[in-house]
Amino acid sequence: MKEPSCHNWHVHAVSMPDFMPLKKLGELQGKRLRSVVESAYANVACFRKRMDARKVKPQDIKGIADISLLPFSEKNDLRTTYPFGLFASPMKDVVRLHASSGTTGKPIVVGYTARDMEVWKNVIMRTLAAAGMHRGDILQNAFGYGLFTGGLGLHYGAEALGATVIPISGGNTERQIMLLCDLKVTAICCTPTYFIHLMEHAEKMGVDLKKLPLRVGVFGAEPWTEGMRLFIEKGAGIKAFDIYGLTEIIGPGVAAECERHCGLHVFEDCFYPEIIDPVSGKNLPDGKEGELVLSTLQKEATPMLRYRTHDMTTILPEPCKCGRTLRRIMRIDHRSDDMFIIRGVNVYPSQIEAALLKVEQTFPHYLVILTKANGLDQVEVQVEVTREVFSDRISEMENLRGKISLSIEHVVGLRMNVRLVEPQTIERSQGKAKRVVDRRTMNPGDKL
Ligand code: DLL
Repeated sequence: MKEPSCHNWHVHAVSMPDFMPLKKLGELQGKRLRSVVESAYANVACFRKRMDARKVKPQDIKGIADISLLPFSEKNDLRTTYPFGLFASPMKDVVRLHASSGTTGKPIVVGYTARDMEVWKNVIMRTLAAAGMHRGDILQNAFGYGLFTGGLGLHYGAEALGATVIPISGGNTERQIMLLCDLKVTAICCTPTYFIHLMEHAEKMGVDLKKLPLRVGVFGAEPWTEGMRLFIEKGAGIKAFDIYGLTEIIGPGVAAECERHCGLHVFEDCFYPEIIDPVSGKNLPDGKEGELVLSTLQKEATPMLRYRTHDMTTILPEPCKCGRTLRRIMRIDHRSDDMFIIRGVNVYPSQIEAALLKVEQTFPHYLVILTKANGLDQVEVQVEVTREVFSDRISEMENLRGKISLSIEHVVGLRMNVRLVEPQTIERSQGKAKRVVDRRTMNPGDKL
């Protein structure tokens, strides 16, 4: 395995908050929580109403332990107050907006003040420093640039660390490989499945990634496994790190692995993690698996209090051998709701339903089948059509297929293969309809 060429003082300075004594960290969390609750209560009607309903006032929050007095928030709050209802800062102070898919056609929108951008930059610097990156690294940023938080989120933090950023964004695999070789890239970030696709493509092009200066891979935005890490590390001769985050909280930069690779340190001075039972909503102790709930301790524009992520994990209470005092969460491998992630894009079955409703001659009976080919996620949407359509001419079927595909692309932002099936062919369920069949194998040894 290739080792980092050098460490420098800048990296140590950047990572200092990761090693804060626990007492100091607790005090800081308490102070920051008080201030974020005051702002949310004063400026966001939704938070104020919900706190009032619980008879909780900002003054009741004296320290971080009082966090469980606060009500939860969830994705639906962002949807029902779309687009700016949860903003706590006036628009003149908001310097950036990002968005991610909601449960139906409309996205959810979050904002950042100039100070939020500084916090984001800071947690990304710490994320990359934990992965062994430093000034002088050349980072190929293959996360998507745009409304998605991956590209621009990583971009500014990497520059602030002193790395040289190549803002290539996602896609165009051949060009990615050409630049990896020509620009002497030492680090790359993208979704893990995209990197595996890149590895396969490199092999086809006769490029041996192991022979390149590429040393570090920073991967996230979707679930992946230890098996995939081994496959990547062995196949590309790099060290692979898991990073976690979500748009509602900040984007990437919520939690990241260190060189020990045993869970992801949560940047707890900025985002406070809790684990709850997803059914009862009761807090669970460290060490027990449940739904991750996050509160932003510093976010000005869109603060989030006790946001239910639906990501299932466990907080690991034992100190990490790296010396960081930040608690770790275990890698996230499933969710408590029906959202699925395709090539890093979040998709809800309800979005597909909304897209189908816009097209006549279809039934709202559909099935999404997820598979993998050449390392990339493939999606087929099977849609039941009326009997008349099914007996119509092929060209008309094709026409309808095109319309559905376009409608889905419009709502979800992703092109999916559509297959029209006869009425009554999709199995009806007794209880909750099964809309998604996930046949993507998570084990790269099996079949990619
Ligand atoms: O995926 C932010 C991000 C960008 C994270 C780049 C890491 C790297 P969203 O599009 O809002 O934001 O999706 C958030 O993706 O709730 C998880 O379900 C999933 N997710 C993100 N990172 C991981 C990970 C970005 N490392 C949703 N492992 C989250 C498993 C992840 N799931």
